[in-house]
Amino acid sequence: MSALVGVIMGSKSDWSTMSHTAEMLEKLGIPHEVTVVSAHRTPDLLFSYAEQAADRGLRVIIAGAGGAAHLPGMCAAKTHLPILGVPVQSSMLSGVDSLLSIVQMPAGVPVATLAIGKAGAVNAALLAASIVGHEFPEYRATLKKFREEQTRSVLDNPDPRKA
Ligand code: RP5
Repeated sequence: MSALVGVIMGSKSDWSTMSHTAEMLEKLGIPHEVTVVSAHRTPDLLFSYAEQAADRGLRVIIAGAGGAAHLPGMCAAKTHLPILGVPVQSSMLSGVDSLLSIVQMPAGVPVATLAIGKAGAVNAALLAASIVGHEFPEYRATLKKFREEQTRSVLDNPDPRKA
């Protein structure tokens, strides 16, 4: 099956964060693609990627970026697909800059903004699973199973002194 989820990021340096998104999508078996698309360094590519995404069959785009993180917002400006924004932890301002750049969208052009760093990257994949799960029951079932196993692993090992 062709990709349902597009995972884009502003730089290869974002991969250490965004690899957690890809890993979770992989774990859930959701077809996805991964590519670097920079709002500032490759703006024309960003426009064509966002404009063509729906016609290529993508259902949701996860965009990770750090610093002046314009990628998710500009992507949202060029497509009606849901955009999940992941603020990458920047070295100078610990990702607060990324978070604020992504979260403060003007009314009318939404970006669903996740937490800074790994938690946001993982949760973006889970949210994407939730979105595609409406259309594809098999991914809904996989997501449900993941959540049940997660709950079970906490309940089965409640002693904080044990690994
Ligand atoms: C952003 O600038 C990227 O998303 C990245 O987080 C940040 C730094 O990019 P590099 O200079 O490491 O390529 O556009």
